[in-house]
Amino acid sequence: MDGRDLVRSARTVRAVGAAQGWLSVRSALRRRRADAAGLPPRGAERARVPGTAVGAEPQPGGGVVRFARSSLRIRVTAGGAVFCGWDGAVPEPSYALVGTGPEADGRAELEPDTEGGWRVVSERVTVAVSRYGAVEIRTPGGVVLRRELPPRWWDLVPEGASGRDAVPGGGPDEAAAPEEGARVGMYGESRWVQRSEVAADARFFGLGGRAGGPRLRGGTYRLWNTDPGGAFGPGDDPLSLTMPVQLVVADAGTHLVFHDNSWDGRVTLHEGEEGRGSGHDRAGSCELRMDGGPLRYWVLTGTPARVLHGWASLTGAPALPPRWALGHQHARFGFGDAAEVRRVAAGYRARGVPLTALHLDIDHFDGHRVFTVDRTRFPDLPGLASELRQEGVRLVSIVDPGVKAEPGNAVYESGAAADAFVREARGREVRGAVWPGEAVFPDFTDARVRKWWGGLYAERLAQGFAGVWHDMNEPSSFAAFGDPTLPRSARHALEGRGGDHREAHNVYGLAMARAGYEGLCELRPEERPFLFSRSGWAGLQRYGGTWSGDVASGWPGLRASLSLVLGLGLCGIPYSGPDIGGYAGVPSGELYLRWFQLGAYLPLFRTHCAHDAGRREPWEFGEEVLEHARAAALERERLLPYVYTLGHLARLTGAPYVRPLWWGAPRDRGLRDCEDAFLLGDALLVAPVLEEGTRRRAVRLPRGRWYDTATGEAYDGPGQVVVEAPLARIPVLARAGAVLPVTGADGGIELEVWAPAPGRKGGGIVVPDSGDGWERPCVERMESRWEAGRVVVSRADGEPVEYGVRIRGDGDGAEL
Ligand code: NBV
Repeated sequence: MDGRDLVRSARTVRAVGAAQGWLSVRSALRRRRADAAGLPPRGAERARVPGTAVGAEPQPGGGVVRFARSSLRIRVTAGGAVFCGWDGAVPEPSYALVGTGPEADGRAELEPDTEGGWRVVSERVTVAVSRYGAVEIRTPGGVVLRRELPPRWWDLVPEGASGRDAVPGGGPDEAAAPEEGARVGMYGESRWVQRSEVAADARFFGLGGRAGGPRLRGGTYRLWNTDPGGAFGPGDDPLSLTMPVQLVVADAGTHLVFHDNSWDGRVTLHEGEEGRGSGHDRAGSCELRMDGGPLRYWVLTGTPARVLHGWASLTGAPALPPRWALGHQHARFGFGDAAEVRRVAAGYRARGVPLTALHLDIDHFDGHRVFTVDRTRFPDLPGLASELRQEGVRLVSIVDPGVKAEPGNAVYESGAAADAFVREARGREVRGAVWPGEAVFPDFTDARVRKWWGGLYAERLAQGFAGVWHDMNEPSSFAAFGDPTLPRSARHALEGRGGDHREAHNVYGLAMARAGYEGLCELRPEERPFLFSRSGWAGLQRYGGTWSGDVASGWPGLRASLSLVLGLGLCGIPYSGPDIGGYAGVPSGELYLRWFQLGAYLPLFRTHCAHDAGRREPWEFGEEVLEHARAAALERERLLPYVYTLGHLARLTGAPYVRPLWWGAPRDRGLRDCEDAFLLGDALLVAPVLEEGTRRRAVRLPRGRWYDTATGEAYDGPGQVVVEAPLARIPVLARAGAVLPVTGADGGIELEVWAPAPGRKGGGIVVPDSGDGWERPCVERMESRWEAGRVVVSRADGEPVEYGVRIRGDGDGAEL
């Protein structure tokens, strides 16, 4: 047990209480025993590198380059994405990709170069392979964006092989090339490492949800979804949602790399250094070490918008939340009973603070058993739900994967009858410990089990819930020591291929989200599901969003929540948000308010906390906080048509609602390093207050004119300005020329237009509300410009503008 384990287990015992304490000891012991019996001993290993190129076979979009001891498949797709698969790895099967992967670019061909290597030249990217297996990804102009050095594997030496062949952890030997089709290493246990170099000025982002970002500093980041076991801060890593997705931004261009491999791994990043005039730059580098699984990856290049679009085409369009899920929501662990839920809803109403949903945590279950209700405290949940619904408040339910293992628990019995639970290698059900006590875990990597689980959401719908919130699905199982999850040796169906938890762990939450999403689609086909999940992996956005998890209350936790939302958006998961006020610990009124003000500009706008962390209703912090929080929530309501439009744009283009300042200007190095502000869509720049006592702050502006939306003052970027940030609000700046849909006085859409800078034009998109079903949205493109001394707004398609228009900034009236 290392120091981190000790801290985690102490936190676990504190969080779960003594009653669960002994269960967590038993579950940890069981896990250790299961792995001792069920995992193959590591044994002797043989190191291998590709060796020299010996030939190649062209195929559509690229081909296969053969090396003495491996092979590399390259495929450039019609959209310009590059696939590289070593040792026979192909894009499928994959938990991340949609469909069968994109089509090859028929015009891209594999051709020999003059130095014994090969290359594929396409319109958008060039892939060059050296004779020793280094791969360069170059722009069409020939600039190298990334150089992958030849990989190295450590293959297990099959039992009975001659001792001479075995080189435990040693240097590469003359091992034979793995056979094509045999996919050695593809789902197997060869460890591997790959080093890459990027430009000296490159910055790294992504790797899923990281609390210490959004810019990922040099250091090692683990790829293993982990319940931090208590509240976390910026220094805690990994958290619940990791993924092998890196977004690298440099002067030479932006690229995204995705290693399609769900095994445990570690990414070590080194930011480069520029030679300060000496001309000797130190390249940035990245090293990926995986404990097993295929060495296959995708690279997407272009502007950030293009790259994210390509990523969404590869892994699926983000689900569009229903409109109400873009409003202010309130959750609490420990609501108590139906009367308290009513009291909280009434409190919001009485104080004029908008509220669209209340979230019920595990305490509304009967003894923490998933898919049950404590009828003493919630005697008529459907009645409560419909009563609240009439006031415009929906109920959202937590759903945990751990099922209490006890006879008489209907969910356990039906799951056991369906053989739905994960088993140890020796055949017994894996028994862990979670909130209801001893628990078993559905194997969501089995289509049959997903179907069974999805059907259980009928009970939630019958109780009147409008959406679900998946928790504890790293999967988390309390452990007094060691890794708080299932045994690595636990068996999983893995869509019929069979395998163990080493491969299934990171996709467990993703597969659970699929089960829930598909179940809800089938049970209530007329409505889009609302689902968000603590854990997940590449592709989670197809089913829903995520949230910060148990971020610690404190100013560092506030900063961490912004880092998580920005980083996840760059990995393709646009819908997320923090527990406003922090999950554990009691925030000061000022901290709560600053968190609330930030949350009002994030996709998931939700107050939430632990049962012992005070309250998060805005009136609990005094009159002044209430007044300013109300203003923030009302502003969110006013911006709802814009936020809803951003949801549609995320679905159509993969662009996250919340973007780093460098989104449209990745070459601006100052913006690349700016982590305390963000763009909400194209139109707004939000500069939250992240430090105690701040009443004015510096804001770095991208190029162009920006208006302080509170004072109307215009600033010209690029550059840095100091703006007022009184307790009443956080600074929000609007881009000159922006046209954004907001809620007008009559409740319908009104266009807010920020005057373009003189001689300039602007525009924006409007997607009017088309209900919570599946209707095809209509996308209206608006343009703004100066004409004869007035700001004029028109539709790009020539149709008349049907909304009221309000010009702000320098304009003096509108002409339609
Ligand atoms: O279900 C209780 C909590 C929940 O409130 C929180 O949002 C999750 O992140 N859950 C974790 C279980 C662990 C609480 C210590």
